[in-house]
Order: sequence, then structure tokens, then C-alpha cells
Amino acid sequence: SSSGSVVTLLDYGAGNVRSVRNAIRYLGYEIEDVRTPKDILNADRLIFPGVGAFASAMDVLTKTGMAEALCAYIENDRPFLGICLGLQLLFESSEENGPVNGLGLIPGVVGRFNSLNGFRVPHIGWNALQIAKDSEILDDIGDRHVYFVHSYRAMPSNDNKEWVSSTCNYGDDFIASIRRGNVHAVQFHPEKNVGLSVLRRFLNPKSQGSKKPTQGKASKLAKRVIACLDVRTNDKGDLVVTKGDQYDVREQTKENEVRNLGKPVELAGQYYKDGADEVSFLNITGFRDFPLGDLPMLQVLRHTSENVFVPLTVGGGIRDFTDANGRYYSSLEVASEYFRSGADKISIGSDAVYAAEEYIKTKVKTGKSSLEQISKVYGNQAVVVSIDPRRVYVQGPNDVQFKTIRVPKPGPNGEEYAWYQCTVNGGREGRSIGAYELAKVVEELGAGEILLNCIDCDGQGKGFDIDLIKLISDAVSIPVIASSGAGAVEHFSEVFMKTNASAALAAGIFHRKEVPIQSVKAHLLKEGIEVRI
Ligand code: 1PR
Repeated sequence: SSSGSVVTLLDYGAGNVRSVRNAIRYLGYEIEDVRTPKDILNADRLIFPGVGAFASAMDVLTKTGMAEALCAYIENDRPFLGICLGLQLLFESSEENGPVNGLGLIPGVVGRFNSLNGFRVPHIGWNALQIAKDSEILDDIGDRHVYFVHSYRAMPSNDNKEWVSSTCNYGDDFIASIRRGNVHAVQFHPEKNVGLSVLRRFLNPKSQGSKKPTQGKASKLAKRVIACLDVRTNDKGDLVVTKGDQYDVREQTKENEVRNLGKPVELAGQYYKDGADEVSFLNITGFRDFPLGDLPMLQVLRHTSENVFVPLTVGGGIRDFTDANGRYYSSLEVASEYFRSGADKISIGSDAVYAAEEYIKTKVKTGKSSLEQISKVYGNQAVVVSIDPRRVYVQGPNDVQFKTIRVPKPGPNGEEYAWYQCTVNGGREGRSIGAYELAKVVEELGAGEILLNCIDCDGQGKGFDIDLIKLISDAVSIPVIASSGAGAVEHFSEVFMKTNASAALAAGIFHRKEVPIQSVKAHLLKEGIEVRI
């Protein structure tokens, strides 16, 4: 094609490239999909968003003849932009389930991050770049945070230094982008927020004005502020954003209606504009209503992802399901549908509790749980486990088989200890497993992140449960999102200063417009906590 507004996209069908597609369309370009190796060779400019695991990507590329075409295209210095795994595949090999050979265009081995010294893996969130050489497409980034989500990375060396255009520090300095002539690749996600400027510059190198670095203060991985939308259909059948008090979402009126705080797509758009680092949708009745029958939720994701360029997480109802007609859907199909509709991550609640209980009982990883399956196909960075614990007071630490904490304020009967009991079905049923035990097990089974709620604190506005968040964030090496109880900006700085949480999530204060996201960020900055602005 010779049209200036067309871009060729290499999507080998392994995962979610909808957000890249949305970003390209948002910038006013049309997408032509690669179907044969010839389409690569004939492209005017090619974008290659790598998704899934390194080995399976290489497998598909080799079998289809695309690997050879890609190498020829790149060696001829044709306009190329690789994204994430699309950068890693250019290297000689990867340690991901390997060693596995890559395309071998750049010297170096892709290795896993060390989760030493508190650097949690996956590396998820907004981090800073150090520019190593002029690469043009990075010119608008300046001192701003860009979005990363990965567990593997390539390292700069003497052999590849002519390629490296920027690095990022996370424990050590890894390669954040490469550039040689017309060939570019980025480890971060240019389809998110300020990253869009990278896509724009790649797609239209000629129309660039003078270099004007954007103002910011990025120096390291930022703490994230997440807006959460609990979504369900109300009694009229409309999908609404609701919000509970300790998980009770019904108004205390005669009609007892579902509390309605707004429309999901609108609110998500508003929070993006307000500076939310991520938006989460929780389909809170997913445990009883099958989400693929609940098409409005998929609609919400599709519409939101067209205009909201921060990561979207969706949870609720991710499990195996047989519908009224006897048709069986695997949890993987449910998750795939969510990813296809624009989710960057999915979140599993109840089903992760069952999987953890089973694993503790049998000590066997079957690989069959929703958690294991989705994590294997999409990578653990795409799988969040949402925990809904409730505090249970006991007299002493030996009264239960679960990890207890000494409580700062004694319980109703003077109890000095408590454990955090996991629940399923939206807090309706307590299970025989603690949040601490669950967190450790789901990390082993493939969770890439933990969304840590607390039923006692939910909707109370009295602050996060610091004891719980400390307990869990010290127990695992994956990122932990603190949730439930935010009522003031100080609650956010408290949770980041007193615990190792990587992100803090809130719902009620944002929905009720009590505290805008900008104020939370301004406060955190003032307290010396790095955030994305
Ligand atoms: O079990 O896989 O179907 O997932 C169900 C999901 O829905 C879980 O992530 C579970 O946490 C969520 N959920 C189920 N019922 C409710 C409810 O409220 N009745 N909401 C619910 C969870 C907690 C947070 C809330 C924070 C912050 N809500 O999402 O946003 O507590 O609130 P705040 O800032 O107002 O205090 P599955």
C-alpha cells in the first residue's frame, strides 16, 4: 500500500493487541493486518506488538515464514516498531522457559528480573527513561513516566550499545528502547498515555515540530493510584457503577435498590482525564451471572478502551461455566473474551480461592485452574488475584491454623489477635483459608499481582487496613494493590509509607467526588512519594 494513513500490523493471534489497535486508530491511521510473509515485505511501516510467551511467539513466526520476512525487512532498514515482546524477539535468545532462540538481530540474551531488594516482579507500572542517544520517536517523552509490564528484559552491553536508545532502572539498568536507522523497538507500552507520542512520531516522522521535551519529574517506578468501578445491573436491568458499605451495595431505603453512582464508560473516561494510573472494573455479580451472557460488560470494555489509554483490568465471573443450553465455556475463553474486548489484565476472585484450597490440600499443581491456565497463555503479568478478606478476632495466635497479627485495637471481646479470612461470592461465604496463605499460594500458581480488598474497611472512609496490607505485601514478591477504606488524601500517603504496596485503589471517594485523583497525586508528591503526573 502507498497510502500515508495506512499502517501494517503484525498480530500473530497470541493475545491482546486491541489496545495497540485502538491507539493507532485514535491517531487517525488505518490498520492492515499481516496475513502472509509477503505482507511484511510490502509494508510501508510495520508495527509488531509482541504478546504472550517468547517461545510460542517464535514458534508461530518460524512456522509461518514470518521470522525470515521480518529479518529481511529489518535488515533492509524498513520502518519498524516492535513493542514489548516485539523488542525482546529481536535478540539472540531468551531465558523465558528456555533458552529459546530469537530472531538474532541484536546481540544479547533476554533474562528475568531478579526480585531482590524489594524490586517486585513483574515490573508493572509507570517508570522513567534514561535517554542514551537521539531516537526521535522518544522526543516528546522528556521527563515523563511510561508504562511497563513485563518480567523479562534485555540488558545493555558493549555488543549491543550501538542499538540502545534508552534504558530504564529497575534494580538494574535494562534496555527500554532500541533504534538503528528506521528500526525502533520499545520495551514499554507506547499505546498508553504519553507513549502515544512515540506512536505518533513513528507513524509520521516528517510532521514533527521542534523538539520540546515535556515537563515531568520521573526518576523511578511510580506508586500507582487506581480508580475502581464496581459494576452490576440494577433492578431495571441497566449496567451501573455501584459501591457498597462492607460489600452491601443496596440503599438503606424501603425499595432497597442497588446504589447507582453513574455510568461505567463515562466514569472511566473521567478518571482517565483526572490522572488515574489504571482503571479496574469489577463485575460484582459475576459469581452468579455468566459474564459472556452479560454482554454489556464487554461493550463497556470496548467503548472504554477506545478512549482510555491507561491499563484496564476487569474481574468477576472468571471460571468454567456451562450455560442453560449445555454449552461449556472454559475460564480461558471467558478471559480471552475480556482481553479481546480491551482488558489489559483480568482479575480472579472466588475461583482463585478454590484453586488455592485445592493446591494446599493436594500439593499438586494440576495446571487446570483458571489462574494457571490464563497465566500460562497470557503471562502472569496479565493475571490479578482479587482477595476479599474479613478480619476474624481470636484470643491467641495458636487458636487458628492461619497466620495471625497482633491487633492494635482489641476485638469486641478483648481479643488481641486476628486473622484475615478469605471469602468467595462477593463476601457472602467465608472459607477455610487466610489471606496470607492464599497470597503465597496464588503467587506460586501464576498470579502476577494481588488486589487486596478488606471487607471491614470497604466504603468506611477510615483508611486502609495497614496491618493487612503490610502482612500481605511482605509475604509475596509480586506487586500488591492496597484497596478498601480510602477517605482522604492522607490515607494514600500512609499506605505507601507504612507498607510495601505498589498501588492504592479507591472507589467511593472518587465516585462521590469527595477527593479528585489530582489531589491525591498532589498530596503524594508533596510527601515525597513518586507518582505519575
Ligand atoms: O469472585 O471472581 O467473580 O470476582 C468478583 C469480584 O467482585 C471480586 O474482585 C470482588 O472483590 C468483587 N466484589 C464482589 N462483590 C462485591 C461487593 O462490593 N458487593 N466488590 C465486590 C469489591 C471492593 C473493591 C472496592 C474497594 C474500594 N469491592 O473493589 O472498590 O473496597 O472501595 P472504597 O474505596 O469505596 O472503600 P469473582
